[in-house]
Amino acid sequence: PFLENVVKHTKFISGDFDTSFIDSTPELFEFPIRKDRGTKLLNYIGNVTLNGFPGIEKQKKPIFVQPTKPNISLKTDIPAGTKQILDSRGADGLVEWIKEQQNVLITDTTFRDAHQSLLATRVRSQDMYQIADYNARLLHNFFSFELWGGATFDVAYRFLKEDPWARLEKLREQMPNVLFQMLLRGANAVGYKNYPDNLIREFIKESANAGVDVFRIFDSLNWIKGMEIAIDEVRQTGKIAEAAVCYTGDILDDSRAKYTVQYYKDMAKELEAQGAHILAIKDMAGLLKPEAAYRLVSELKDATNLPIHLHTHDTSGNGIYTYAKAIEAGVDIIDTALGSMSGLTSQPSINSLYYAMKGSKREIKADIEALEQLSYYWEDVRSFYSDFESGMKSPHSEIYVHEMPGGQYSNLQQQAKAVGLGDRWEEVKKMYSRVNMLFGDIVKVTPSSKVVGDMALFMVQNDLNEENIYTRGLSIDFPDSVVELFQGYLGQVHGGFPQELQKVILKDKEAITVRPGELLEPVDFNQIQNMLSQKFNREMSKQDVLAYALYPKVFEDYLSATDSFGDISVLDTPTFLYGLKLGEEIEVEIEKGKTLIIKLIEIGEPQHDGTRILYFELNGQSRELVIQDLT
Ligand code: 3PY
Ligand code: ZN
Repeated sequence: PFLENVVKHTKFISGDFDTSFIDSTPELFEFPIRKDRGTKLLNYIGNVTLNGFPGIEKQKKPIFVQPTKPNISLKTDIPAGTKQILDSRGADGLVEWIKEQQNVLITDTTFRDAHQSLLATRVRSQDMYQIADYNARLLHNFFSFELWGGATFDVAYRFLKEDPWARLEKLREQMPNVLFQMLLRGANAVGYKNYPDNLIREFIKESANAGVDVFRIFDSLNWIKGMEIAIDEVRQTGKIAEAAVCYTGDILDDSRAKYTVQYYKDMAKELEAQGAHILAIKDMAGLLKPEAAYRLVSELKDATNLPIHLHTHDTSGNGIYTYAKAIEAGVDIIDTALGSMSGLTSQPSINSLYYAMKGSKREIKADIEALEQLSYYWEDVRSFYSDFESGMKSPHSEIYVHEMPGGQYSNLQQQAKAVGLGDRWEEVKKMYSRVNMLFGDIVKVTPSSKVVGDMALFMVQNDLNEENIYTRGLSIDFPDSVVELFQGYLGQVHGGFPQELQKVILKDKEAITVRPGELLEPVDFNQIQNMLSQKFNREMSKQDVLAYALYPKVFEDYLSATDSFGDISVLDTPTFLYGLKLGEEIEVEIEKGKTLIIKLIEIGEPQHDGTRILYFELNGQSRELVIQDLT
């Protein structure tokens, strides 16, 4: 279609063009929409039916119940909420409003961190769309919904083959009343490495446009330079810059003297000076013990003028106790998840905390019956994704030893399985804390936590320990992520890198000490747009271009998948993950008012070329598809 557009263009025909013709003629990239969506969906369903879904043990499709929805009318108006306060009073006005509140405010993480931490980030947009209209009505007095960023961006394209921007925009339509919050990894954006400054700035602009109001910005090494560009850009968009101190170690343990209350206070003051609107305490592993929470919140309140937003994970089982102490110390906002998506490596339960706080001065403003009903919905949805559960069944107090972020636990476990270390998981966890000490006791949160995880897997796999790293290290090729950390490509660590180890890891490679963004070439967005449009014969949006700039290969694979399968985000999750059973019929709404009825009739015998014919009915008409059997 691209070449067709060129040769049919009047300027081309009249000879009125020069070398800028392609760049300056956007209509060359306007292609007719192809309409064989039904066949593409059958192709996907056929493939997943025959070959299964990556990460799910191949099995007969389980029987799932239709998730129960709250029993309320959606015809009622959506009550106004915090989004309207931001829109009418601006960022500073919203901060004032937060400070006026007596009740503790709530962020619901169900759509982001909860499933990132419990289900390897696999929850699909479809399951969110089905409940979002209810959220808007039932959770209207929450402070925010955390629903974007962190690992969700990458996983949406990589594993779910869906567009995370579309998720954000559709949810924004459904929930126009409560602030939308995202997790932004500072100069690492939603990736695992530092990106050029212009990419960080454009990504933030586009995210703000598409619906994000509160940007929780952190740096994986607590290196403030890694957060500067992001804080500045968020302020320029008029949205909320929530800057985070990542909590590690134990401020109550004198033997862990590296990360003291003073360390966090100094950092918080610097973030305030940088222009943060809100200070987040990001306790990504759930290490903040109750008394420590009381002390840290009290001291940070004294040290700065900022509202404080506390984030923890309930891995140890002490989460509610930690929140109760933080609330007593005056924390303004806390992160919780709906009951059935809470606990363990996820956030503490809002349902439980509601009861814990009831009758106290700062009790939670919420409708408990609504919380319970929403929790039932997620209980049913969660069962779709059971293969992605970590297997953790009860609180793990060992978190205080290995310090692994909640969002990493189930993901690293998948990674361990993928490299054949599934049965050595206990060893991997122990090695994780040894690697931390080997690295000089660093902050561990994406992406620095991934580097520690990569090194732990590498050491277990190669039977390495702290000693032979030094004795044999010069002949060892360490994982790229480890080399890059020690080169300073993720920024600088508090107290500096252990020098001898740095030499062993880097060998003759140089380390940098400046902000990596200062050295990186700006991204050429036009070039990417033209290249992608030509390669994939379709128009590319700003959002597509940003996705490519962040994740070139993942995004290209996603585009190829949509070439073969179309938009598969419209499928219900059981079908998406398990395909269809013989004789099963589903209805798929591919756009408003347009529904396909799909039934699997028969699966043919294997043919000599390894394919099988699958017989479907599509809106009552027979359709046959040849699908490669890869099992
Ligand atoms: C992420 O960066 O994805 C995290 O959840 C860190 O805690
Ligand atoms: Zn978290």
